[in-house]
Amino acid sequence: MTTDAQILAALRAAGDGAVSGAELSQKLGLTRAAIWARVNELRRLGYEIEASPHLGYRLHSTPDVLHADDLLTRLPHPRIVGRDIQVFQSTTSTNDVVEKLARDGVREGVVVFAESQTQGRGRLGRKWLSPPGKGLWFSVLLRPGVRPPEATRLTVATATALRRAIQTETGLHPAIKWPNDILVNHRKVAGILTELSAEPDRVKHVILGVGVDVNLNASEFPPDLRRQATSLKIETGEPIARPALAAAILRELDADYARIRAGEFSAVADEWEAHCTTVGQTVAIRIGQRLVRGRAESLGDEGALLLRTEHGHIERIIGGDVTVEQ
Ligand code: BT5
Repeated sequence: MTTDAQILAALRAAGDGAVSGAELSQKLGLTRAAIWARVNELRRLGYEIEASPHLGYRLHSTPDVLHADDLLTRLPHPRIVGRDIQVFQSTTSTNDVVEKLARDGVREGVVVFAESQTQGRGRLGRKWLSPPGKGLWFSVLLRPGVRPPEATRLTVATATALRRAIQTETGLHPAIKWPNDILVNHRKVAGILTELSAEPDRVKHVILGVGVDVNLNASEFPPDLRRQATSLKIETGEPIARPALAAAILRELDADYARIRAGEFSAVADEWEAHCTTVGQTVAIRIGQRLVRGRAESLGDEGALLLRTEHGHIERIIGGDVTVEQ
């Protein structure tokens, strides 16, 4: 842990209480002057830390910036997701950064956030709007050691984790739209982009890219997105603290990844089905040039959607754009 992370962890552990300079200096093996300098740096970043000569330091509030050390102190031990966190002010796409780390052999669990992306993308090369400071734009590297068809399970797990974290942090009740959208009041508030590198029978690594519209105002969505997209702030009517939400998502994702590794994917799939707006509906799914119609029955073992087609047989669908038909 870095010095900043240790200071923030100690202040957070003290809750409303204070931690004395002497205690911090002993714990961290630094002079009181060095602690004072780090506290001032944290204050410069927007952390409201009260310093009283008698009591010591007290954390009043944290700014709405993503700070790797701060995020690390909010996660449990041991964990895989969020073992290491990097934050960029701006990058092309966090999936690209993680792809590079994956090729360099970095171990699984690393998470890369960006305050803004210049080339944020969705599936099939679509654009993903990622304005600075307004959302959570991040990617997670996993090395699940599964066969390629099972990688879809990770998208399913990401959706359930996102839904739970958004619900606990905002009180909203998001729904999942197959395969990769999180909706609030029928509008998209988050999307998942799963990219993988695989050999014929083994996945080398999976990159889970997640975009959550947190504090965008309606006017910040371009007109063509306004009808279909929304943000947590628009839906709750108040700004949402991004660091707390980011940590909640990583904790939930770590929990779901643990469930999958323990062979409990069916529990994740049941939870997914319970919150999915697609299952039980008559749908049309566009897969490239092909359009398949039928009833979305359930989620298969590997995470694919099982569709009973117009001709009565079951088709396993792993990707596509779905529209619900009346
Ligand atoms: C997705 O694609 O929903 C996956 C989005 C993943 C974004 C994350 S951000 C971090 C990581 N790095 C990346 O570069 N990407 C990932 P798809 O289902 O294809 O939806 C894309 C469509 O959603 C676009 O064509 C727009 O219609 C719409 N869209 C674009 N930006 C949006 C936004 N911020 N919020 C809601 N909808 C958006």
